[in-house]
Amino acid sequence: MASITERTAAPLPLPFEVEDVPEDEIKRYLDLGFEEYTQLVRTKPIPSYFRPAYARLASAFYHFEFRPDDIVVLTYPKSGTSWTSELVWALKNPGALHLAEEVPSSDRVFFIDMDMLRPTRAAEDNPVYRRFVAACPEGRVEDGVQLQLAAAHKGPRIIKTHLRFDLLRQDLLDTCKVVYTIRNPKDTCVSYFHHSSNNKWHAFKGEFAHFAEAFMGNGILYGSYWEHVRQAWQRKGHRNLHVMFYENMKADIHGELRNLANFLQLDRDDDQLKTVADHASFDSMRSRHERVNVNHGIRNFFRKGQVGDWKNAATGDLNERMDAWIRENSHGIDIPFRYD
Ligand code: PPS
Repeated sequence: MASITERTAAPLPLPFEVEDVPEDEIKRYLDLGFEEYTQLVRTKPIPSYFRPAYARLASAFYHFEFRPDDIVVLTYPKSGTSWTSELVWALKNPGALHLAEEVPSSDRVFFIDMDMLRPTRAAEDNPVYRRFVAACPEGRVEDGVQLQLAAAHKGPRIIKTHLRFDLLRQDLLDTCKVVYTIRNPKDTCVSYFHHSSNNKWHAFKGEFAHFAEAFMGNGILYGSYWEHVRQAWQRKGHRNLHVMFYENMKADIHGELRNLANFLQLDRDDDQLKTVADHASFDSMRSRHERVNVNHGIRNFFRKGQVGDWKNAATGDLNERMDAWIRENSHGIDIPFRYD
């Protein structure tokens, strides 16, 4: 198997292009309050917006080799990625849940997008970098630390990503199991707004209304919510794809876990499912996060964890505009969204 380093040294071709976002558009984002969007790239013809490092890594992401024993958690941002991946990890490791008290989820699940979102600093005091040097002595940081750590791992791996299906290997679903979680677009937007406003990099400083405009205009990182969920929904029914809904997980975690365990072909009894559900409950994950992920850059990452919080943010005209946007975009997509 060729290593990621070899591949990125001579990037394999892509069926899409990556271009710089023009300056006038960047200026519009800056004016809206996206203080960190000083430089962006986007894919073409189906736009998805990314940080500049994506241009260098697009080929490594697209050609990343998945393996039959991988489980991939694939989501649009803020749709319940962390919850889903913790459930998958706990279902796979019911006898080792105590490990989560010592090892942060970022070291149990490979979040490959990090190489583009927040590339690892090559510094001796950085534990991820030290792990990288030990596991990939020939590796180059600029080729993606998470990508190479994942490639070097013997498996089985749990990999999470927000990259859309068209930006990953086209044989992904024929190779391994994929869990795709959908959250209703209004709560996703509100959660994304808080995420962007509450991080130490000050990605966004502005009102929710401005954020929502950019979200509905598809101009935020990862681009269109609709394109993302549509690509997953189109693949529904594939034997290796399991679609979950955040709202259903909130309503009946036991039933959702039973379905997930069946999909993953894991034989778990009711007591085990209950233990997994408790392990990954909002309160458990939030308090563990505060104990274990002390250097996390997002304040209040486990914020509310509710269905319907959009009602506190999207009011009046803005809510009507969001409803119209949902009507326009969900036309022809029969996704059974729940908003409360
Ligand atoms: S990210 O940054 O894209 O990976 O974020 P993601 O994990 O997809 O979504 C974060 C939101 O999910 C909520 N969350 C949970 N809700 C219920 N139960 C559990 N266990 C749980 N874990 C995370 C988290 O609070 C974010 O939603 P909001 O609405 O902002 O609270």
